[in-house]
Amino acid sequence: MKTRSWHHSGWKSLPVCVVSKALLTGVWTCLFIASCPAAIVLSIDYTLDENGFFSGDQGVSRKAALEMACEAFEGIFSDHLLPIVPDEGNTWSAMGFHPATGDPGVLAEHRTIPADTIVIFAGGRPLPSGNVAQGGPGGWSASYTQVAWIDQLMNRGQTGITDGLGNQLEEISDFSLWGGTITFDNDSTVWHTQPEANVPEGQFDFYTAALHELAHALGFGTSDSWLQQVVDGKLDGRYSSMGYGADAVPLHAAGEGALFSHWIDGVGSAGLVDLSWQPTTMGPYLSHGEQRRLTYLDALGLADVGWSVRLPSLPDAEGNRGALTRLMGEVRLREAAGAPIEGVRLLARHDRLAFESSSEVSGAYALSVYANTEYHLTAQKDHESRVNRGVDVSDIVLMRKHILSAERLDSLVSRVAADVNRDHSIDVLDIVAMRKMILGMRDDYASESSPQSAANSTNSTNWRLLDARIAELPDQASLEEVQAYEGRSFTGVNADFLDVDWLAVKLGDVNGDWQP
Ligand SMILES: [Ca+2]
Ligand SMILES: [Ca+2]
Ligand SMILES: [Ca+2]
Ligand SMILES: [Zn+2]
Repeated sequence: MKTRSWHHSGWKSLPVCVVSKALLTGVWTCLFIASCPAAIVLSIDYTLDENGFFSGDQGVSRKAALEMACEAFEGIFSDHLLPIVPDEGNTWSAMGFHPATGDPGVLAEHRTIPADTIVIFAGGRPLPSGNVAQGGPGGWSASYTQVAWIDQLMNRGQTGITDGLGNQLEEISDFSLWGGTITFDNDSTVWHTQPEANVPEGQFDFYTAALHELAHALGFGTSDSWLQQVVDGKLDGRYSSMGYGADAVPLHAAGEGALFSHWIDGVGSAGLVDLSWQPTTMGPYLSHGEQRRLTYLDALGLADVGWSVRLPSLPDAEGNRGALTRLMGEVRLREAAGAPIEGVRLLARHDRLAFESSSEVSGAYALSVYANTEYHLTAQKDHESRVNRGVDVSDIVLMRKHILSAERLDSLVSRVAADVNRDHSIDVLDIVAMRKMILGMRDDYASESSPQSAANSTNSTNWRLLDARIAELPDQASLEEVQAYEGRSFTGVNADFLDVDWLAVKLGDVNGDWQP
């Protein structure tokens, strides 16, 4: 048995301290939370809150504001983290600073951390004057018999962190963690815990502090991947540079030790919620009476740490420095002259960064992205109620005739609709899946898809969204050829692209009698 320890590695104690005003309306009501399953869950653990900061009446509103801050990250992160599962031969301890005492040490032993889950120990204690809160990722120590196990503890499936043998790489390009700690000042700070209301003079906004410290716990300014990109007091990160509109973003030099863990004071960006130009959450200071919300630049910094982030289409905010370009088009049912389809989400992805928009009632959409880079655009339509509408026995009859070669389906779109499990073949398996759907035994075709086609597909399982240029294919084209139309790539985008149109095919509706 080998034993390794990496005590509170990466744990930095960082203050939120002083700046201007940002107002706030609204919470994360955007398309993200409503329509996609959250990929990452921030699970707050209050068991070490020994000073009762989260107890009593005040504790209830503090917890609510903290959970809301968690949702701001859950709504934009799309990484997948493998679980941490100790067993007899492989055990570990979560290390870090105790939120109630500040002492470094073991926070939890032999804890199982579920997939996609990050555990944050939260508490309060008297912090030195000038500090209202602190946060950072935890470290760990472990005993193991299987090298693959320790490797997974270290990277949780993220690449660019370890060498597969449980050794950290010299150049680290991603970030992984079991979790971390956040602590709030519990003696001299008057906290304002109503995120939707203005902060009275003399009080500090708890939600802002929570966002800020959670970001540190998630590696902002604290991870090796971040620190390796700090050059001459700037973050030389490809994503934040895009948003800042320069080669690198200036950072705040924090006194002794000069930790470059914040954007330099005064840097602004468009807000992710209200889209107006505002100070970033990850600046060095927080003033009395001030509220801040996550901005594009904050999220791009997290992308530089290693998080895959999905952000709303960029606003043309005043002061925006990164050049923008737009992808625009329409989504129509089955053919260019088909009914407009609303609520289709368009996603333009550039490695870890994705921008999202959705089609309106007219079927039109517009998606603003940073210019001069490459994007892969895909479309997807979410689950709906009554998914079997438009899918009935008459569709199955057509498929039977096709399978028996009695009467072949003549149009490519009908054959796309008939291949409900997307294995490029129209056969009895598709009919079985449709029957279950018609009978209400299923509400999607997901379990009927081969794992490979499910993994490769970004579309939902009841719809297939295809680049409208597929209409140029002959009707006899093979179903294999269709796959190339599930996305569209753009290189060096620097002018607006119009007419980037999509066709929505409702799977199972072979005869196309469904109408929105
Ligand atoms: Ca990652
Ligand atoms: Ca099939
Ligand atoms: Ca039908
Ligand atoms: Zn900070």
